[in-house]
Amino acid sequence: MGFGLIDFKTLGDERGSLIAIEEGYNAPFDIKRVYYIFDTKQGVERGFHAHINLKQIAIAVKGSCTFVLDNGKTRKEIKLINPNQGLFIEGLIWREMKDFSADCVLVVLASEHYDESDYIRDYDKFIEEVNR
Ligand code: T46
Repeated sequence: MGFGLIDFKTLGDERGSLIAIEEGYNAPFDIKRVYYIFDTKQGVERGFHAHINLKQIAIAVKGSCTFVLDNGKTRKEIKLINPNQGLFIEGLIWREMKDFSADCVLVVLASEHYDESDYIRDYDKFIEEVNR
């Protein structure tokens, strides 16, 4: 359970850069879903939930944004600013996202299909689950 940054190798030549993410190689789970968040309006904050089972990797492939990550005891902020870094999150971690740059495109790789029943959207319930 937890979170951490994964450094992806940038492959490139005189034409530009390319990063490949492959399950079992530089992604520690089978990727069942990909979604992306873009055009986030100025000042908007997103997230405000935890997941029960989901594993994810979030990558700011363009622009930047900040994740606030809370394990029920401590909170940490991680700014994503580089397309060669992915934020891996698994287990009971409350997440909030803020400070999206106007050009931010946040790509998220997920270990499961979309399932609203995997979300904990109430902070008090999240704390209860952490202490269970
Ligand atoms: C997360 C953070 C980083 C779907 O229908 N399918 C999907 O795969 C997703 C991700 C969302 N939705 C629907 C559910 C809502 O009606 O799209 C709407 C916006 O989703 P939500 O308010 O959950 O978005 P965020 O930005 O608060 O959270 C998202 C992910 O949902 C979440 O898993 O960890 O990004």
